[in-house]
Amino acid sequence: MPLPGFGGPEPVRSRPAPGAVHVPGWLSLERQRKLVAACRDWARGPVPLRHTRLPRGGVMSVQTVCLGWHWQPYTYRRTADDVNGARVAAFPDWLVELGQAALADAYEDTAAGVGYTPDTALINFYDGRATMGMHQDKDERSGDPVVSLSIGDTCVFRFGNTESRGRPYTDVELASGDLFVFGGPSRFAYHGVTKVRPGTGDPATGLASGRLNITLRVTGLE
Ligand SMILES: O=C(O)CCC(=O)C(=O)O
Repeated sequence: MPLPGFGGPEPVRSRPAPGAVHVPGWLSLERQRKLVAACRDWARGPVPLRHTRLPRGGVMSVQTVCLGWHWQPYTYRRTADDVNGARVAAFPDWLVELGQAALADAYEDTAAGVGYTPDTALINFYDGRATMGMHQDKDERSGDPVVSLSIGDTCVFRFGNTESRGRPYTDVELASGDLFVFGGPSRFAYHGVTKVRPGTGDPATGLASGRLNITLRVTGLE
């Protein structure tokens, strides 16, 4: 059964790897609208949405803002020392609850969300040209699952293996409202976004163009 308020008919899950679950259409349009409005606020500050600078001089094509803890390559801090030195916005309780509901629903087990307390979110905005290279989310000191929510344009999300950036991998189309969870044996799998499909989102979400992705994570930091 879908959880109340979290989507329409029973979604068709797919499991590209053990511990990785794709739940299409998990977020209702109303929830997507609320998330878009919240992301607009967070994008304004205290730390603004911006392109992350990489240590070797590159700049990421996505624009990012964080909650709870600020991620900068390749660590988490309370303050955005690579941006404006400000403390990032707090991680709200309602987003913890959304993460718990996401795990329970993705793993079809109410116990799966119990005790899940994400304390950071990376909010990425992709314009039509932005991509993200294959990488592991490994700056967290916790093996708890990553919860990923997508809004706006559809993208091609490449979900691979824990050994290398190469094959085997599965290309999954993540559309607006989709949930993707990776935990257990897939928690440290390489993944990336190879393509965004401009014009595929529904402006009724409040996002006229582009793609938002919100990942909830447990840092394991004090
Ligand atoms: O945009 C996505 O779906 C993936 C984002 C991601 O891989 C990350 O934030 O580490």
